[in-house]
Amino acid sequence: IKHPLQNKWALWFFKNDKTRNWADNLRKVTAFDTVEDFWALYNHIQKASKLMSGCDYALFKDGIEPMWEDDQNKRGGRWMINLNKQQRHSDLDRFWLEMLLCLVGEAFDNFSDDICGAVVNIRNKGDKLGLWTRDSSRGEANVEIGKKLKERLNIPSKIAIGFQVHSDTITKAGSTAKTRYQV
Ligand code: M7G
Repeated sequence: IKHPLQNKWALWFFKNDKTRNWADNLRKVTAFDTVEDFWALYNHIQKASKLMSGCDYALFKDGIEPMWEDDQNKRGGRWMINLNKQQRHSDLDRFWLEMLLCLVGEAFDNFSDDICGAVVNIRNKGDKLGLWTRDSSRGEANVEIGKKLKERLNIPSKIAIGFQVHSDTITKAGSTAKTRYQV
């Protein structure tokens, strides 16, 4: 018998096709709820660093779509980790795997319910990792989640990471949305 996870998770893949709407380029790949099925999937798919620019992976609790519009995301926001071009080789794959392990392993113990999922964006201008939470007004929850993420990724304390509210991201261009929290 396989080892059950606390939650059922779904992997999504986004491939940029500019002739179609954003949401039409987003596909749910599969859902899983055991440790073994997580590793079978992880070992079967391309590493994030090997995807074409413009692609994303997202891992979300099954039932939550990896988009701002979902009921579980619309009041939420994300902890953002912006990588420079060199970090695609040195950090991207291990950061993304660690984020996946934080999700499926329920690393945010008291605040597990605040977690929606995570996204990796492969972009020539610099790859991005985002950890999406449910309610941007929950200060303590979001700050504790940010601290734990930073600790798990081993990001030096002198490097700050910021939390952006989706409703700000929607109205601002790209990564210029204001930072609500910082750790
Ligand atoms: P991105 O892929 O998050 O970052 O957003 P990028 O600028 O580095 O590529 C690019 C564009 O995709 C946004 O300006 C939106 O047009 C669209 N987009 C991204 N997200 C996450 C959403 C979403 O959740 N919902 C909708 N409707 N569009 C989105």
